[in-house]
Amino acid sequence: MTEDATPERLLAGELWWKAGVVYQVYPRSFQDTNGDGVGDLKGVTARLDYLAWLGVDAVWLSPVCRSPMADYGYDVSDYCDIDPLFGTLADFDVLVAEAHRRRLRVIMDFVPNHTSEEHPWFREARASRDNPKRDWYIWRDPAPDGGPPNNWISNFGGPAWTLDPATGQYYYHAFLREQPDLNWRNPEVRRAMLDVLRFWLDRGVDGFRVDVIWHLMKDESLRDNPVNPDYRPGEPEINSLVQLHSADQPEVMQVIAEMRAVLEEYDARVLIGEIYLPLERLVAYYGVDLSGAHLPFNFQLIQTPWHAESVARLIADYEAALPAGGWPNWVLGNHDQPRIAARVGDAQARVAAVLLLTLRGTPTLYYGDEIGLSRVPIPPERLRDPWEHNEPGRGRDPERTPMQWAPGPQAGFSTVEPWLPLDPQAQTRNVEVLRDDPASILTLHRRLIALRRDHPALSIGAYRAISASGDVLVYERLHGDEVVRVALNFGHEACHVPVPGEAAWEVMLSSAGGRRGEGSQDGRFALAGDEALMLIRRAPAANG
Ligand code: TEU
Ligand code: CA
Repeated sequence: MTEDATPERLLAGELWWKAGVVYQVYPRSFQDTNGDGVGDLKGVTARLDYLAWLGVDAVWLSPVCRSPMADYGYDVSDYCDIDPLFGTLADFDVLVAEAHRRRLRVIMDFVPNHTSEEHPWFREARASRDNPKRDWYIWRDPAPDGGPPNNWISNFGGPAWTLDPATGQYYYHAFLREQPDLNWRNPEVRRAMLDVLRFWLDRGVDGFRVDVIWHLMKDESLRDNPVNPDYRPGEPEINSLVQLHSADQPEVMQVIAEMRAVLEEYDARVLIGEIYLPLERLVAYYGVDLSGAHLPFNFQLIQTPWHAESVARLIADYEAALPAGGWPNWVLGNHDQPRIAARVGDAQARVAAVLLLTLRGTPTLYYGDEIGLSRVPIPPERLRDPWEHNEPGRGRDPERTPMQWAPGPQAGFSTVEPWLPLDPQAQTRNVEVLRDDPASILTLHRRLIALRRDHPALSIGAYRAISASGDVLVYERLHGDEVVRVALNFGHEACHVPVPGEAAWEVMLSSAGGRRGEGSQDGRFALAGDEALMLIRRAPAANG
């Protein structure tokens, strides 16, 4: 990163995804415009002004392609069409054009590991053993006892193999039986899927978030996975085996490099990979000489205990593990994980927002977190996620509920009862009520995003660890003369943050609102329980 790079210049250029903030929309739950209780593309378009107001730079849409919705769009039956529930290709084109008019980029979800069982490719594949598409999926004869070919388990619990009685073989599915895995060792599959990328790139999308990218290649001889000695009952069943042979195979790097090469045929597009792996494996997905994903999603904050010292260690480990030139990124939540407020509580959710938006690297913000949505209770009869049916308690519905826009019926999301219930606090926890409240969590997010845009130290600056002791984590972001010191109180007790004496520091932002411009007293700043502070060092007057 050159010294004269400004966030504005970066955002307009090839590397916009370094300085930018990504916002994830779960389209079913953003805005319904046709009164069926399910969000749609016209709804996303209708809310682009809100996203521009919030200040984010890119919108990642969870899947909107044609799908029978067994896994709510992560089971695609046509990669080159929009599901009628969400609208049409024409609606999509309008969304992209309207987003671009507002300088918002659009990132699509690409689901290459598996199709829907209703995809024409799979219908053909299962028609007969000698169908030309048979090898597009992963078929094996039964084991000698008639059971599945190996011991692999579905990520949603239960066996990962389903017998097709008509042809007498099993097919492999890392997720639902309705989601057969594609055979990425087949060159025709690769060609067809890379053409899908071109289809959307030609329509103007600015990049892809690639679903379960570390799963694409499996062990060629499909060896059994070893038993996980650390498995504790109560964890998802998938954890009972170590996923040694079913994912994260060396050959996947070549596939990712091929995807990346397709993006390189176009200007300024981004490749984001969804990867749940430990740090040392995760960073391999930047690829040899950075030929892999631009941003292998970093979910470590979701998996690390919420304590100052563990987060400090995580940041240090991640920074140290990054390959030279690899750009970091951070995620607090998504449509698969309990929301941040549900994990750490309402007060700490504000501290988390400051952390996410002041760390070095591209932040991804999950829709609804900016209004403080937490775990929304779902009555048993309204549970929708298929994972919940297989493994009760694992369901992801509580983090997929409708966005709340305004007081009144359905919180402005729809005119009818939505597909998932609203938060009981929807009348007060909504955009209209929070947007003008200077102390709201929404105002906090908007200010943090604006500060990132205004201060190169925050968007592209270096990171320097200062301290982590007790409940307080302190670090700095630096660029040129600019130094921003961030102090996060992970606990409920008030304390003080010292600042080096030789310069004048003042408060840039407090997560509690107010305090802007406040100076230090006796070389330190008071820090309340559950408060996060951003302090800026006033540069000595420039000479000339
Ligand atoms: O998720 C992949 C995935 O592995 C997670 O569901 C994972 O099991 C869990 O969150 C780890 O803690 C992706 C999509 O994001 C998810 O919505 C889909 O259901 C899944 O792939 C299948 O496409
Ligand atoms: Ca709708």
